[in-house]
Amino acid sequence: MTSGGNSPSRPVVRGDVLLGQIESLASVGLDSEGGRTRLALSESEKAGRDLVVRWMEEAGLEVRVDRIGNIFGILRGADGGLGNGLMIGSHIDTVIHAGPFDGCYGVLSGLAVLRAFREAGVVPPRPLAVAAFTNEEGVRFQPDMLGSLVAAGGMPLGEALNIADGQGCTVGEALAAIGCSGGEEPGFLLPSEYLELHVEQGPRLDAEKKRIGVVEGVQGISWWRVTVEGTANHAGTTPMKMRHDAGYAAALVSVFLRERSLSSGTTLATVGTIAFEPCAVNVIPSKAVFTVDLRDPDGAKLTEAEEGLAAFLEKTALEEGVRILSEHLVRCEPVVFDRELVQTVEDAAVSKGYSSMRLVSGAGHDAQMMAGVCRAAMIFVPSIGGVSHSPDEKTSAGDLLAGVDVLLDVVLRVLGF
Ligand code: HGY
Ligand code: MN
Ligand code: MN
Repeated sequence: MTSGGNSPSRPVVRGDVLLGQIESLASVGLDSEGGRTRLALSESEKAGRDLVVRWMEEAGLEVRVDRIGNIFGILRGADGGLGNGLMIGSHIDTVIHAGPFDGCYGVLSGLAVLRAFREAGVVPPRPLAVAAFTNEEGVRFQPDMLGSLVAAGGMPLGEALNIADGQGCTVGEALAAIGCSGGEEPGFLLPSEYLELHVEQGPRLDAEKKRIGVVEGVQGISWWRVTVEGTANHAGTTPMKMRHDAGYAAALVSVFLRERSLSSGTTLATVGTIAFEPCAVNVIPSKAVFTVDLRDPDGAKLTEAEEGLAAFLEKTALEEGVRILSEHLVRCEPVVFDRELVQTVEDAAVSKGYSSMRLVSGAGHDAQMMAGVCRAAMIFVPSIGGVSHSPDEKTSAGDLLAGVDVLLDVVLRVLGF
C-alpha cells in the first residue's frame, strides 16, 4: 500500500519519500571505496543520527533518546501511554565500506509507517515507535547489537558505557564526544511487539526469486579475539625448524577453522581482522592478533565450534612453541521468533500477492535482542547476488517498496485494523 497520495482512512506509505531518505542517508559518511563508513558513535554516524532525528521530528513524532544513545520516534496511541507498544527498529551505524541498505532500510521504513499513520490522521490504539539502536554492527565496540542488548536488559548500562574501542575510547566517552547520550533510562520503552525489516544480506531470496523473506529466527554468533605471542627473529638467518612464528600459527588457525566449518556443514567461521607485530617484511612476526566470527543455527553446535577452536589453539601453542591467549567477545544464542507474528508476516505477504519463503537469518540483528523481551519477527527483501557488508549491496526499488508494504500490513493486522 504505497502511493504518492493519502487515502482518507487508511495509512499509506509514500514510497518516493522513503526511497529519497534511503538515498540521502546513504550519502552520509561516503568513503573512498564507493561505500559509506559510519562506525558507531563516530562523527559520520552523528551526521546520520541528526538526519534521522530531523526526519522523525518533521513526521511529527515525539523523539526520545536513552543513555546508550538509542533513538526512538514515538507516535502515541489512543491510550496516550508508552506501554504495550509496537516497535519497528534497526540501526544506522555501518561496517567499513558498507552498502546503502543494511539497517537504514529498516529504520527509515519504520519511520515511513509512522508517518503514514500521522498523515492519514489515524491514531493507533496503542503507541507505535521506530527505533535506531546504537552499535548494532559491533565493528568499533564489541559486542554487536549493543544498544538493543542494553535496552533489553541483557547488559548493565555501566558495563556497556565502559567498553573501549581499539584506541581506548569508551562508549561513554564517544557518546559524550558527539553529544548523543540521552536522558532516558535504557528499557524505558519496551514494546509488546517488535518488527524489523531488513535486506537479507544473503543469496537465498535472490536465487529462489522470492520477493519476501518470512524470517523464522536468527542463528547464533560467537566472536573471539586471539593473541599469538611468538619470537621475532631474522627472516633470512633463522632456520624454519627454529622459528616460533606468530604469523604462521595464526594462519594454521584460519585454515583449521575453514576445514572444520566445511566438514560441519552448518557452522560458519571468519577471520575478519588480523594484525602482526612488528609487521616488517624481513622479521618473523613476534605477535599476531586476530578475530574469529563463528555462527551456527544450533546453539550446541556453536558451542562445539568454540570448543574445537580452544582445543586447536592449545595444540598449536604446543607445536609451534608460542603463547596463545583468547578473549571471548560475543555470544548471542540462536533465536526463534514468535510463531504467531511470523505467521502474520507470511499472511501479509501472501495477501499482497508477493512470493515468499521462510528462512533463518545468517546475519545478527537487533531483533535477536528484542526477542528476549517481547514478541519479535523480521521481514526480508532480496539482496541482489546475496551481497552485503560491501559497497556492492543492491536491492531493487520494487523490492524495497514491497517490503515496506508488507511491514505496514503486518502493523495494521497486529493493531487490529
Ligand atoms: O554481524 C552481523 O551479523 C551484523 O551485521 N551485525
Ligand atoms: Mn543490519
Ligand atoms: Mn550489518
